[in-house]
Amino acid sequence: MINCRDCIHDCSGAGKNEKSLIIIKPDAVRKKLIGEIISRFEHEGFLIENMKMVEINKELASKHYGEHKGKDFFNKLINYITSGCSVAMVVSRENAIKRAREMMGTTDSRKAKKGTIRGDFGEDVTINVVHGSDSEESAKKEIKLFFG
Ligand code: DAT
Ligand code: MG
Repeated sequence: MINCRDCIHDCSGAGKNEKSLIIIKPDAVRKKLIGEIISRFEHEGFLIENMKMVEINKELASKHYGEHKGKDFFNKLINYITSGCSVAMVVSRENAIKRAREMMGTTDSRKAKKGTIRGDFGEDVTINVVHGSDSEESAKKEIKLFFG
C-alpha cells in the first residue's frame, strides 16, 4: 500500500500548494459529522492527502497543545480531546491554512458565524468540532507529530 502523498500523480491543481493538519475532534465523531466535515473541505478544493482515526492520549494531546500549558483551560482541553476518537488528516490546496481557518470559524463556537463548521456544529470554546493549523510552521510540526 502506498500513501497518497507518495504517489507520482499531482492531484493538487495549480497554485502554491500548502498543507494543514485538520483534526475532527471527539464531539464531531460522536455527532457523526466526519463525512459532513470532510465533504466541506473537498467541496472547497482541498485534497485529503492522509487520514486516520486516532484516540489521542494525554502525551500526544500535551505535545499538540504545548503552547497552552499552564493556562487555566489546559486540563479541560486535554480531558476533552482525549475523551474519544478523533480523525486526523493532512489536507492541501492553495492557501490551505487561511482558508481552512475561515471555514472552521472562530475558536468560540458561540461566536462563530453560521455557515462555518464551528458556527454550525460547535457548542462552546472547548467543544468546538475541529482543529486546523495556524501557520506553516505549526502545520509542519503537527503533521510530523500525528503522521511521523
Ligand atoms: P484554535 O483551536 O481556534 O486554533 P487556540 O489555538 O487558541 O484556538 O486554542 C486551542 C484550543 O484550546 C481551542 O480549540 C479550544 C481551547 N481554548 C482556547 N482558548 C480557550 C479559552 N479561552 N477557554 C477555554 N478553552 C480555550
Ligand atoms: Mg490553534
